Formats: sequence, C-alpha cells, structure tokens
Amino acid sequence: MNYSYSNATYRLYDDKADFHKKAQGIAVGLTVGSWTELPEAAKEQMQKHLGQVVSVQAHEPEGAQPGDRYADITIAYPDVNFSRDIPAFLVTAFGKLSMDGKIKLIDIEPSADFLSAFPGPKFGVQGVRDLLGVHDRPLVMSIFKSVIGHELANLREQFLQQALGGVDLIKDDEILFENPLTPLEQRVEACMSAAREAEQITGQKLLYFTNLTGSTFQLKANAKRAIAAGANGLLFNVLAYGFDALAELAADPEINVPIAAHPAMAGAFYPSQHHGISAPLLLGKLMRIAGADLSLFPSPYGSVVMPKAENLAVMEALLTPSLPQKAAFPVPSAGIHPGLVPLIMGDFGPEVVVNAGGGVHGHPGGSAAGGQAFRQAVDAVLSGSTLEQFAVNHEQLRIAIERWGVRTS
Ligand code: 1AE
Repeated sequence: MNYSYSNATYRLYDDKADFHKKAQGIAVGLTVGSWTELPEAAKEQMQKHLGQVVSVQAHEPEGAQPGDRYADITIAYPDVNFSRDIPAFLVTAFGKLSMDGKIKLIDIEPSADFLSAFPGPKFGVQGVRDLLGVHDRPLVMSIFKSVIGHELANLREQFLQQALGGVDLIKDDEILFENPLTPLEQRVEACMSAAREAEQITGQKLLYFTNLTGSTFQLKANAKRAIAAGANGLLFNVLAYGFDALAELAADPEINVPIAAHPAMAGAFYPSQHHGISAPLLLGKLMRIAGADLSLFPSPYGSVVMPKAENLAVMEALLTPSLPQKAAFPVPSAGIHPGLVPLIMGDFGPEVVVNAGGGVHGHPGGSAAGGQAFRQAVDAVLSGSTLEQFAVNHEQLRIAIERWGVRTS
C-alpha cells in the first residue's frame, strides 16, 4: 500500500546520543506513540500511521569539541495523521519535540496532497508587478515612521511626501494599531486620497499596505472594512497570530489585495543555533505556503542583521519554482539606505523589494527626496553606473550618499 508522507528535517545537537535511536524515537513517538510493544494485529492496523526515518546524517568530526556533535534527521510523517492546515502539521512535527533538547526544525517538505490545500499568495511577484505596471526593475517600498500619536492630517501629509518620492509601495509601521486618532477606515481613506494626489504628479501607481490588526476572530471583518474603504494592500504581523490566520485571510476571495507579512517576533524563533525554526522555513517557505505576497525579513546589511547565507536561503524559498504556490517577493529590510542598493540588487537580483523607513525619512531633503534617492540608486545600478557616477547628475542620490555613504561589501 502506498501512503502519502510529509517530511520534516531537524538538526539535533547531542554529545553522546545514538542519533539513529533518537530518530526512531521521534518517528514513533510523534505518530503512534509506541511500536515494539504492540501486538501484531495492532501493528498492521497502525502501520499507515507510523512515522518513518528517512535519513540520519551525523556530523561528528575528529577532535570534535563538546557541543559540536550533531545530526540532521529527516522523518516522514503520514499525511493521514493530520488535517490540511499548518498548525496540525507543525504540532505533529515540532510540537512537543521543540522542547526536547537541542533541536531545531530546519526544513519541511510537505506532500503534494498537503500543499494542494493552500492556494498561497493571490498575487505573488508577478501579480504585484501587474498591479503596479512595473516589470523592469526592483520595487521600492517606504515604511511609515513616527505614526503613533499623530492625527489624520499629519499622517496624510507623511503619506503624500513618501508617495511623491516615487516609491511603489508604502507600508504602515507594524506598531500602528486601531486608535482614536487614526482609525482604520479613516486612515485608509486619507492615505488613498494622498496616493491619488501623488499619482497626478508622478504618474505612478502605488500600493498602500495598511496594518491589519485586532483580535484573531475580527481579522477578516477588519480586512474587508479596510478594503471597502479603499485599501489596496494589507500588512500582517503573521507570527503574532499564527500561519493559519494568514492562510485563512489569503484564501478568502473577498480579501482581494496583496498581503505583506511582517516578521515581528521572528527573533523568538530563528536566531538560535539549537532551538526554534530556521529563517528560510519560517520567513520563506511557510510564509509563501500560507499566502504572503511579500515577506519582510532582516537584511544582512542593515541594523537588524541576519547572516547573508540565511538571507539568500529565505529568498530561495520565496522564489523557487519547486513549490506550487506563486512566488512571493523577498523584502530584505531594516537599516536600508540608498548606498546599499547595489549590494541588495547584486545579492537578490531583480525580484526584490528595496524597503526602508529611516533611509527614506532621514534624507536631509525630506521623505520625498528620500524616495527619489532610492529610485535613482536603482536606476544607477540598472544603467551600469556606480552610485557615485550617477549622483553627479542626481541631486537626491548625491545628498543621500553624503549622508549614509556607499557600501560595496
Ligand atoms: C525587518 C522589518 C523592518 C521594519 O519593519 C522597519 O520598520 C524598518 O525600519 P528601518 O528601515 O530600519 O527604519
């Protein structure tokens, strides 16, 4: 009989353990519970529910120091054991196990059957490009800063200045929640009216990712209220709510705008060598399967750093054609300024969103000049110029370089 399985791969650190025995313990313990003690008839009945050890790759170099020894262990979990939702698979594969020693969930390979339950991003890279009519360059996103305690008129002016800089996307700050000064619908209306005003001048389309907040059971209603008020994008703090909340939003046909996943709280999951969930899985594969059109993550260049190899692995997970869900935009973020654009484009290639808050608003000429400097930096790279050469005839870029410099590595 052929059964369908979804795989999970772990890195398990232990100075002494028999890794094969550990792997067997996981495969049995997280599925049927016990095996050798079962009578033959029960074994036959339980066989289809039993986890299988796929591989155990021990890493125990000569002269290993305490703490060096680990194994990468892959276990196949029978799909028949869990329902077609991300919590069910995560609890099966890394529920109790996440608390059992030095073990990190590195990757998952869900079966085709499991993956077929997830429509994924409605728009993805291509769809977001189509909405904007921009197909020939990386996109530029600006982050609202200084939003708490401001009134609508002030927020609208901030939006307008960002939009006038020629950015493609503007996102709320993730800490902007429902509040009496800038309630959701009024915020959306004010910002979208500023977007239309800017479009008259720039001729450019713009997506505004308004922060979708509230209690879990109110999210869909709040998303629909935002969309009815004119929102053409949603920002969502996925890890605070769980992947299932994102999957539910992304699968709802009435929520017909792109969703940008913010990585708030990701630091509680991925940075440890010994615990948690790897960044490429957390911020790449799972975000994409659950339906994020864009996934933000800390870049290797800026203020909140993630190592470059991990960053590129997140990008790979978001873009690889090997998943059935549409590719999602990688958005390396935090501490980004125009002088980093050549590095970003060199490392990430064309399918990337250059995203900045302080790097836009901190421009000495103001937020509009900040956006222009980013667009000029992108144009410089596309034209094959160095930023310094291009800056000779591009004032905003020149001032940005004076302010932040250019990083070449
Ligand atoms: C990793 C998320 C980055 C983010 O949300 C944010 O607000 C960045 O701001 P800046 O660009 O570092 O000022």
